Amino acid sequence: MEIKNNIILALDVLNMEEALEIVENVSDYINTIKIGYPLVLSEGLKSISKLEENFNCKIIADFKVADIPETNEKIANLTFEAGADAIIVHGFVGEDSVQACMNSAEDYNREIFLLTEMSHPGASMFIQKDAEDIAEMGIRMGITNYVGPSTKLDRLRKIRKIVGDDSFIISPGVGAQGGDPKETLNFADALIVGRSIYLSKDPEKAVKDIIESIES
Ligand code: OMP
Repeated sequence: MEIKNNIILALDVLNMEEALEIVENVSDYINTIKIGYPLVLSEGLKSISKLEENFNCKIIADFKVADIPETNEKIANLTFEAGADAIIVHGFVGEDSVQACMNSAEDYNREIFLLTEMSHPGASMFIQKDAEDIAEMGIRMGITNYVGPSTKLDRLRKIRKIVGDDSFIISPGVGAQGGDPKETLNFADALIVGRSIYLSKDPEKAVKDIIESIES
């Protein structure tokens, strides 16, 4: 996935009008948007096509899919039918559930991102201890796209080591959760940034500031 300026906008706002306005402000700098439950539960799956009609952008659907294989497949099929270019899938549910999403992605010629470890403090309670095994499972399965935390660079480094330099890692937690853009890009290929951009009074400047800090 070709991600402009290595920044993915996490568009976790609750209405389409606001969403379109924010993207309008940053569209010179950003070509990849991640939407998830906040926007889709507010405005429906049509949020995907609405964004694609208005902007020349790729959409990553962050549904953190984590169910039995049969249900995962339905979720992935509906997401790709709606026009998403990629879907984020939890790894802790195991190989068969992840495989169901991979099969769907193959049918629709789209991509999946495997979520290894999460960025919030609570992730250290359960998922952290399995994150390396999840990444290893991903490699065994032939997955090339991963999500790993910018808030714990030692953990991100470990995940990079497991998935190798040929894999593509996108990393949330930059800005509002404390992750540093430039340092994160030592181990990740692209940053996922939400509140630092969409809550800013000037989203365009917020994006330019991140780009500047990466280049400094
Ligand atoms: P901000 O913290 O506002 O920049 O948003 C981060 C975005 O990344 C949100 O959409 C989260 O749901 C998402 N995210 C995490 O913050 N941590 C994770 O471990 C995984 C994700 C994700 O899968 O995108």
